[in-house]
Amino acid sequence: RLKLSFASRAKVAKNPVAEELFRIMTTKQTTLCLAADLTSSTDILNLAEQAGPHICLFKTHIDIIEDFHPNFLKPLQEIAERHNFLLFEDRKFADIGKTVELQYRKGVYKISSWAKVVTAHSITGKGVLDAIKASGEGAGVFLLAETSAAGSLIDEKYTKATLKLAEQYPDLITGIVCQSPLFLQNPGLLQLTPGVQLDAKSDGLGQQYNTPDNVVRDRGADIAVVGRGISKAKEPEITAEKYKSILWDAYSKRLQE
Ligand code: UP6
Repeated sequence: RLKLSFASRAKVAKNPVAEELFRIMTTKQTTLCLAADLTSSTDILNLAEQAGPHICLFKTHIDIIEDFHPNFLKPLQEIAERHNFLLFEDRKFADIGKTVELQYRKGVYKISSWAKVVTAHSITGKGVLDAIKASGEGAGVFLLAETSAAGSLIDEKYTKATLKLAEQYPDLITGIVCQSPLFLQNPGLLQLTPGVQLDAKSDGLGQQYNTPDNVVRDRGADIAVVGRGISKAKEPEITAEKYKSILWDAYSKRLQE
């Protein structure tokens, strides 16, 4: 996987969202996922507009927005379409299947109606994935096999079992959220790695950061998630472009190494 181009991997992806992502990444030359962890809808829209040209994924935690109104989603979708990136809700579903189905489709956020891809924990087993799949919206799932949090309870056994679960849902799974190159034999899946920043090693609340070059060349990341490294920067647009080009250079080097 690590030595193959995204263009060639698009051809072997089984999940339609993964295929689309590989194509966007190739066209825009970006592997940057922006974590838009802001609490004002106007700030989120402004950030999407500024970073839009430089990202492949725009990752939200929709439930932290303080002035959320469903009308917010329309301009966000318009920006996503115009700048050619996908909307990604980092919901980390982790309940029984029936509850996940409700959390995914109902409530104020109606995540299934706008998010192209979501995250899920494997802790409760296959019910979570069955529920998302049954909604039939053609979405993708990033399954969490490792975390960037210090002191996480996830162990090797859990990580391995998570990868096995992912294998059972090839048409649904877009990729794996992890910190190391766990799966090498399946080039159709994407490795998504959070905990990426140039200027900090941690955040005082257990987040652990690595540099963009390190996560791509040593830790196997295909897509890197950057949040505060960009959103709290003085000039988010310029900073997003900077992360994009460092990440793309690292990917290009990885292909040649
Ligand atoms: N995230 C992690 N680590 C994980 C999984 N997800 O940090 O293992 C998510 C967080 C946050 C983003 O929920 O939205 O990635 C990281 O943001 P940051 O770059 O500002 O730390």
